[in-house]
Amino acid sequence: MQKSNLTDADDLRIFQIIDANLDRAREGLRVLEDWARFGIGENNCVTRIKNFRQILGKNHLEVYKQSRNYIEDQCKGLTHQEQTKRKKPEQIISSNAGRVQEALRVIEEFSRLQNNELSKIASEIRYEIYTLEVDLLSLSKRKRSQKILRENDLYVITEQKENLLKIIEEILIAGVRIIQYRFKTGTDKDNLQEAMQIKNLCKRYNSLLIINDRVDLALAVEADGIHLGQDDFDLKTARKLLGYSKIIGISANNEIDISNALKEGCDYIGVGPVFETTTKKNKKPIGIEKIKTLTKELNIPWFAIGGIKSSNILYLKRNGLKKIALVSQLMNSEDPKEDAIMILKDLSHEN
Ligand code: TZP
Ligand code: MG
Repeated sequence: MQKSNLTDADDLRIFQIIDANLDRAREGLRVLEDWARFGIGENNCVTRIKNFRQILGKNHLEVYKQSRNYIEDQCKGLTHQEQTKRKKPEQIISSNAGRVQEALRVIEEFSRLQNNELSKIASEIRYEIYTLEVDLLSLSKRKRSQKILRENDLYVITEQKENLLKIIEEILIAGVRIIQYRFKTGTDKDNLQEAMQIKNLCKRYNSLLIINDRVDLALAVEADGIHLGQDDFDLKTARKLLGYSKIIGISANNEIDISNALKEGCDYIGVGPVFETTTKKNKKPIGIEKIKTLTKELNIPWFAIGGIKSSNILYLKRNGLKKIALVSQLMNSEDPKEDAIMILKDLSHEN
């Protein structure tokens, strides 16, 4: 420690401030660490946070601890109204990251004169906490989307329709929680506007909106994810552009494409076409047996796709194809709500 220019009394007051803020920073870090560990199971974040706690622990010198009660703290037990309002884990993460950042800033300022090394450490960790906060919030959002993918067996893909918004709302009312916006024509301006309206609907019904092909559109409407085929942007590039908050789904129908998608960290796979389909006329069906082989060891959600209708869902289910994606069956339905309810019932565990 450098020699101090301050009087003894000043030193102890400053030591007391540093002591309180080292405790405050480590407590906040513990909250973040437990969310990383138990809330989202992100070991990499856990390790980063543990490391910060240990560095601060090592720098929590005895002289700081001994100054703990130098001046009686008149503000003990004071809480702010905002603290009681925090409900969602994301709010807890943000406020605790803020708490750590503030505590580190106080340490940085007050230790500069007599413990420059601690001041520098506090400044370095503070910058890293900004990144950590973004990472934790992004990963939390993605985990929520992954949970919806795991827990829902019906994935509905749109087609360009006059009354698309009405169809989507009916399907959402029926209980569908995963919608993919897919279009092949139209202006960017119109598609953006439509995507924005679909996003609002999905938000209202607590459902995922995944955008087909277009990373830019997914970003523009703050969609929950993107779906990419083998001729679209590769997963690594998409991830670089989208960050870690969005899910990325891949279409794959052979061992190599599936293995690459897994290596690159995709969140789900669409496998097919199972049967002939007019929606993708140039794609040859691969059939149930091939799909069974391809997906035998898959440990992420996967959806069978292509030519699936109400009439063949139970047959697919009996063969272990329990999660499905559909376009025409619901897009061309006379009563999309009723149809979606029936399909969800067929897919449910009761059958
Ligand atoms: N990818 C493989 S098959 C397919 C896509 C997008 C189309 C599925 O459409 P449908 O109408 O459900 O057969
Ligand atoms: Mg595509």
